[in-house]
Amino acid sequence: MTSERQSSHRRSLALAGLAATALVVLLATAALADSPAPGSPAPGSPQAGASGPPSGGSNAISIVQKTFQPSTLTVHVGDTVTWTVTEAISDPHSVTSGTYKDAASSGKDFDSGVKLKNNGDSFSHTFDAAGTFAFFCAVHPDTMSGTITVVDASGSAGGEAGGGIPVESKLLAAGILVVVLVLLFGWASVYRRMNPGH
Ligand SMILES: [Cu+2]
Repeated sequence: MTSERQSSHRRSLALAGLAATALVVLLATAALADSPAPGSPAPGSPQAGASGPPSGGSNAISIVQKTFQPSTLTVHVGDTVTWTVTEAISDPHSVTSGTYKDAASSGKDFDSGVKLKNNGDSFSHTFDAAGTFAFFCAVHPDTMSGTITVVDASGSAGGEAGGGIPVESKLLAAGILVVVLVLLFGWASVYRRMNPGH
């Protein structure tokens, strides 16, 4: 009986130690999440303006007669895409998000309206979230449709849940989970000690 009680006591001490360790890890994780990573580049780092056009410059789609060129484009979260008429025809065009005749998606994210007619007429949309965004021309949906793929900094298009959650938040969540589990096991141990029959 005595050795059993001592062993139980030792186990409780071990659990308390585990809980304390987990708490320290949690606090360290929280501190890490609050402070910016020392290695992260400062905004406006030299290479941004050193060579080539700004990153937004390539996010252009031309409306050439009854086509979008290119019809597919991959950009980053926060980028602006500009559609511009470069070879006008007698019909006007639109840049409308979603799928033609699909009321649930059509024009939900963006819609220029049917007013892109003359060379130089343009429409811009800034993509604030990762994902895949279809678009079409409401006047010529048969030949004019396309897709913008918007990726976050890690290159993910956010297809699966949690794709946009920063690593720090994931670490914090893991830390909280560890503490909760350790506390649960600790309480289970205490309960067993108070109810030796079970
Ligand atoms: Cu069109």
